Amino acid sequence: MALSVPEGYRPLQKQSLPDYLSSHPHLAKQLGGGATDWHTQEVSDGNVNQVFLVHGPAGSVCVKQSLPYVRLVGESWPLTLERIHFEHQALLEHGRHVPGRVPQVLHHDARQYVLVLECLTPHIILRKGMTAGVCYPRLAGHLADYLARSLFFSSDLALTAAEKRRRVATFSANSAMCQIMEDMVFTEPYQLHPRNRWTSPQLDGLAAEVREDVDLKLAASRLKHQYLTRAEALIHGDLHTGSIMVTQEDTRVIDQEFAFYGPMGFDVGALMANLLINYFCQEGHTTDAAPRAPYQAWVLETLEDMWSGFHDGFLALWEAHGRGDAYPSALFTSPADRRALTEERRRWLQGLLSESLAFAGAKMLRRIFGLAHNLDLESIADPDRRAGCERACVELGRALLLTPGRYRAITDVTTVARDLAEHLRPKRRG
Ligand code: SR1
Ligand code: MG
Repeated sequence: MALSVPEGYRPLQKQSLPDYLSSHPHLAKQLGGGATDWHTQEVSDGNVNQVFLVHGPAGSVCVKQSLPYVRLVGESWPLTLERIHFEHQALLEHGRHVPGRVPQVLHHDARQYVLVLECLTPHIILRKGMTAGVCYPRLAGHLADYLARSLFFSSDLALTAAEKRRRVATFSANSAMCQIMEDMVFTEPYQLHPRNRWTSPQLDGLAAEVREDVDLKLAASRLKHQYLTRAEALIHGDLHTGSIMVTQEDTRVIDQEFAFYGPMGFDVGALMANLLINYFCQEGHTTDAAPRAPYQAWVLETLEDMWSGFHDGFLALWEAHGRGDAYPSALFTSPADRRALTEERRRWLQGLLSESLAFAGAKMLRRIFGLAHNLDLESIADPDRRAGCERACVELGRALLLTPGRYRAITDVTTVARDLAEHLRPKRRG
């Protein structure tokens, strides 16, 4: 596919940004002073778009623009510009459902494919903080609340069928972004693909085993089918720890360009996977002088608290606001009906735990064998040590993907994670 851009589209550059912002008086006012007083930094950190921070005497803004290709790879991988519009729509919708957990939108320029957002400061990317071993005491509660509210209020449990279908239709056009996930999460890690990479030669054998494991390929394909067909709720679509910015007090979810109506477990599982990857990566960062064991305990506690907070929060929302077209309240009027409905809701959440764990497994494997890896593991300089951590991720990821129903509670998962990490330790010291 050749690069094609609409007439008038101009990729922004550090030098052209002040002019662009000056031409939008409400943005210029936010910065204060004049264009010569503004300081611009390019901070593109994700894989897909370009991002700048602009600081003025009165304030700062974050400017994000779609490029006609995948930034990480370059022009050889063309990509539609429209992703910024879906990010905008998702920010507005999730912003309504979970006020304060996403950045505020200051400006959307449909012709230049630009979003100007509140500059989050002094926030940092959660993955960077967690790779350095920093605890965020409010993280689990904030993520639980974000997941519960964003997923519940965009689902058929809260919306009428007509309204839900209207929204599904809007986001179903985000097809180019969905295809990236379809390929990179569910397909490429299970085949020989030129985009794949892994710690070699240490994991060559494991990569081959994954490609030859038909049960694993079936499980990944089953999940891909869910991703393709289950328009359950407006999901973020790429909810890893690089899509979250934090301080000790605050948590914000960013980078909604992969948003669409998809399976809830894809978002819940993405967070679970990224916490588990971070847990295992600590085995590669720990030193005698700065042991990471206490940090690992915090990571698993965060995973447990996030799931239980999400579970309880989602149930409470369903009980209080379950006025959508699914499970019509007119059918459940007697006390016995209502008890049965309460039981049904608990069973439903048990099913969601299994689905989320399966997606978590797929997400763990893709970060080891696919194109896009995680800083958590990539920053372990010694390849043998890194490969040891990655093997543990693969072992748990594979088990979650193949037999998610065996984990009846999130603590079943954290127990297995602890055992696997324990087995890594003597090897590392020896
Ligand atoms: C082209 S790289 C795309 C990957 O990076 C994003 O963060 C998503 O995870 C996506 O799969
Ligand atoms: Mg991103």
